Amino acid sequence: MKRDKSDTVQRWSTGVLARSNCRRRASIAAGEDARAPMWRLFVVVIAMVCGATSAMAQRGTATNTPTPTKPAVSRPPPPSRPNIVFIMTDDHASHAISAYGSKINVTPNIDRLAREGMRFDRCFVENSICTPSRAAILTGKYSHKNGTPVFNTFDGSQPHVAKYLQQGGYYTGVVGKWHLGSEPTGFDAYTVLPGQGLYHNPFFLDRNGRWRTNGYATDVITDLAIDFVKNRPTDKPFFLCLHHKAPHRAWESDEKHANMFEDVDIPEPPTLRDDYRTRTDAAREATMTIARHLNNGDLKLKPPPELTGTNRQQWLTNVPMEVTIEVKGETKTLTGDELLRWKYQRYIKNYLRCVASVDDNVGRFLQFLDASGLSTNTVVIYTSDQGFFLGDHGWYDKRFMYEESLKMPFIIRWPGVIKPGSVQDLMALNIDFAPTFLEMAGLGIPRDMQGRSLMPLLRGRKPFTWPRSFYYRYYHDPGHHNTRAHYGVRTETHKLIYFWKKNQWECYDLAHDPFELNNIYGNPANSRIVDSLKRELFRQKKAVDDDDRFALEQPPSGVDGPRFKKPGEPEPKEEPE
Ligand SMILES: [Ca+2]
Repeated sequence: MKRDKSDTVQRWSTGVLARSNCRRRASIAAGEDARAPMWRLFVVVIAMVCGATSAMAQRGTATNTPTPTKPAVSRPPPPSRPNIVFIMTDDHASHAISAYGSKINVTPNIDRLAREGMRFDRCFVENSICTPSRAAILTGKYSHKNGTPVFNTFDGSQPHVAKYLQQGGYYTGVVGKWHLGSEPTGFDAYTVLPGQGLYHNPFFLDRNGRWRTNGYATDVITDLAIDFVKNRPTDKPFFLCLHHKAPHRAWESDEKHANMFEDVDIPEPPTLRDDYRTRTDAAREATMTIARHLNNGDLKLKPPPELTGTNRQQWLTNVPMEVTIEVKGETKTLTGDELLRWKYQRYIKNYLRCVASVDDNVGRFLQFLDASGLSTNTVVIYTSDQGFFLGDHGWYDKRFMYEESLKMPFIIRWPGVIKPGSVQDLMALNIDFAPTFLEMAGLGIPRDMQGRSLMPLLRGRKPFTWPRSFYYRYYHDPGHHNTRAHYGVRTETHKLIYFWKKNQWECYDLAHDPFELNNIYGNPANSRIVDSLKRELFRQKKAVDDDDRFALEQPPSGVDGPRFKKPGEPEPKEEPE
């Protein structure tokens, strides 16, 4: 990880920097020039005086007293409000995007957005898992506030960004992956996949019920997005959530990309053989390794033809610990490290084939906007619901607070507002998206939203007092992949993680150990920084009003079981995955 000037700022300010409204106001007053030393001193002093209390006041959550929500429309809308297209994929890590310096693939169309807009290098998820991240993005609130900490059904009766935009005069729609269990609210039109959805010939749900179409999900979802724009009322701006299923497991490519990368070796990540030597128990206990947990189905191995029904299904979920392949006409049985190398190549190539289709379709949608004359007044965002381990630390999947899973790609183009080709190194969170969209639309930001608008950053400002650390919490334990529950804080230079059910800690010096291989917790030489990070962690936990309400008891899972359906409609016969 590169160090920059803001890392230096963090070194002398760890423990006092907050996501506080007071600081935002102070930064605006200061002219928002992060490189003016006198202003820096002045603003930090002001921030230290009013930081914590105003952070609580902004969130209105330091006590259990509900804070009234401001009306969504608090000022007259600007004369020409932009359309907003929010493209979100599922599990697309930023290190599989060439604009982020990927060493394993190229994504020319997503790169185009970065070239014409702004790339955020420090955008993070507050709970690195699909459904909770989606709920946080919609509501602008942490999981403990929006009631969706795991794969439980989202309560669609609560306010969220689509409702506010709809009430504020936007035509709103969502197409593709939804994965929140309940029927979408706040959208004038929706066509969504049930549950995880299928890659090939997917089912969809809309107001009229359930239907199926032929085609590949990424292509079909893009077609639906184009139809939404074509059929919209033209007397109002639109807000479109274009949500792809790809490149989520089970990484099924389309025919066009089926043979992509066939004759090349994809570079392995440097931590593929991480032995977790300095860590606590959690990393060793997680069941998401390339070596020991990818199954026959994940690896696209063909079941013996004589197997049918449940026997075939069982075979697909078995984990092969030796594989016989054919090389230049000769058979060879792979085990040990040879097998790990082979499994990594199978896994990453299928993942990247799904990404290639996403990139093609991003390009197709951008071309449609160009041809329709909509590009100039349409904000286009590309993101993913979280990051993903691409063999990093020996893993696939996400959930952990480690960097590859924690970082989200976030690229945004807004002609005339965002300077083309700009790069943002200040921190953003997924809960910041909703207030950003509201400010773009000229709407007020409800007081109970915990995120903050990114508009100052989009306008090229560098507020001194912008938050330089954030709070994270993952709950799903026991859950898939046996990932242990944890919460923590990440600053610009360090990360502290607490596995609360195990009472175990990890701490990483990100500036000197960017791959997080050396847990420095427990070393007396690091006691000062650890103590400082602990203070920051518990200060932030309190500031966001996390009272441990889901710490020991989670709501029942609901989004991968029965999906929402119309009264009287039968359950689908075919399960998505
Ligand atoms: Ca996801």
